Amino acid sequence: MIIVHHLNNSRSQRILWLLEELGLPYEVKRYQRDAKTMLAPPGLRAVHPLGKSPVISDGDVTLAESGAIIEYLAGKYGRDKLVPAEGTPEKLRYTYWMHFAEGSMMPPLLLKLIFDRIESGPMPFFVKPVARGIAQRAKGLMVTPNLERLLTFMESELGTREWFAGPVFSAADIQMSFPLEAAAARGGLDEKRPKLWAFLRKIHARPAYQRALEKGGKYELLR
Ligand SMILES: N[C@@H](CCC(=O)N[C@@H](CS)C(=O)NCC(=O)O)C(=O)O
Repeated sequence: MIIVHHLNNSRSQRILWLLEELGLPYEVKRYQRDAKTMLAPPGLRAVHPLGKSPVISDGDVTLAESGAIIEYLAGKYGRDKLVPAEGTPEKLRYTYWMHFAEGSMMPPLLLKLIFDRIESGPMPFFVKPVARGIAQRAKGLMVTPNLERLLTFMESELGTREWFAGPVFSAADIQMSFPLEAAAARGGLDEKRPKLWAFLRKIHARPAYQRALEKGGKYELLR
């Protein structure tokens, strides 16, 4: 039995969604973020030394890192369904977006989250103007322009095909869902980018996505 160690409001939501798309039986073990720090509880470190989510257990295998988990599950249990054929342009794009999600898109979104919190969070009054100035400067010089470029790039990519890898929905779309949902929550993605916006609407309407939400519990991304 596949066990998904699922942290609320987190990347592990997409593993539940993948498993629903593949129609596989699985068990969800839930972990709750600390309400103040938003960090994962120490119990997750007993499953994997890094203590992050997602992690899955499948027999003797314990695997972390969402891209690796998606490739493992889609490869082992769903090859025909959610992975493009080897040697095709679709497969190359599949690999590209599978890495892009965590490698290119998540780092600036995380920086945005941190700098937003520095800007608005409580701190001694004499430090506040300095901290705020640094946060605004870092965002203005680097984070926001970078996010804008990334969003514009993705919007243009979805202008040439329906899904990230090609005309058919694939596991790369599942991997891309989290950065796009995070971008909609805090990264400047809105209906002014109609292709990306439509992508979000389409994935949210999928029955498997809805079932995964029921399994995982409340899903609200950090702002
Ligand atoms: N690149 C990793 C990132 C894992 C990660 O940072 N997970 C977050 C949840 S979205 C987490 O566990 N955060 C809680 C913490 O860092 O304590 C992946 O894609 O699995």
